[in-house]
Amino acid sequence: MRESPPPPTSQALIKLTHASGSRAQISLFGAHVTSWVDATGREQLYLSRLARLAGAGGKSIRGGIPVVFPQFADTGPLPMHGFLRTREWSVAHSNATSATLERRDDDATRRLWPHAFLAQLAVTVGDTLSVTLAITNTGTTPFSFTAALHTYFAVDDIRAVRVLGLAGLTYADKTRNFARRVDRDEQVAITEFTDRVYQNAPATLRIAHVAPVAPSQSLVLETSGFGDWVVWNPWLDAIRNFDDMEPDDYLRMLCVEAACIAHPVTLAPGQSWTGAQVARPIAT
Ligand code: TA6
Repeated sequence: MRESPPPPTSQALIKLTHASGSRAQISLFGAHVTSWVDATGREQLYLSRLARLAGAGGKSIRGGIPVVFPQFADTGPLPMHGFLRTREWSVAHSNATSATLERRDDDATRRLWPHAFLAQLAVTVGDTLSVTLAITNTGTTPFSFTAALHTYFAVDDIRAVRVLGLAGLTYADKTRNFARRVDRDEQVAITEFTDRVYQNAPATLRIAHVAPVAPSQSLVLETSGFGDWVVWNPWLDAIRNFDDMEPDDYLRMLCVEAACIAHPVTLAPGQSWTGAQVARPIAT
């Protein structure tokens, strides 16, 4: 049953700032990181100019880091990417450089997914951006879930971007009816509508910019607790399906998503799981 989430009640944003100049913003709606500016002043996350901030109409915010739980994409009966990204969270604690937001089950979520849980998202900004999703089973019966940090990275020009670390891996190609293919390339280039799930993948990837864009900057992604990666770019074909993206936005974004899809996580009552991602800008 697909139920529309309650209307957002807050436009509240949490602003984190580090002495290095690195800073981040998090919306209480969806515990959604909407911006991360690194110490060099570069905005590292794509946020659509058409994004419905604070979830107008119950939609998730287009860009930043949507929190996906308890279902990745439409792999089950729940709303697309689950329901946490379209609900209000609260602040458990925060200081200048970090914040922890939390969200528990309620009548509406239990009608969709009959389990009790505590979700916590911890965000810390410094030389890196660290994001950790923690899920605890606060109920009396086990539950299983899939999850992801659905990160939209900002790129200067998608045609000059390469993803390193996926060579030789098998992926499910959603654009070709989930056909299983192998990436032989040391560096994955995005040249068409791309929607791939790399299963049992390495914990670390690198997003590099190559010529003709100044190859001055790469982003290293170090993760734990996930196991899969999703690489998505709608390209000029599929972007028309998204009324909250501008037609040429595909040139400026790339989703590289730390995910646990292939092996859903099962938690017994009282058990917890954490999935963490640290994004680190490096000079190349
Ligand atoms: O993670 C890739 C994906 O599942 C794509 O298939 C596309 O649907 C994208 O997520 C965006 O989904 P959304 O529900 O946020 O529009």
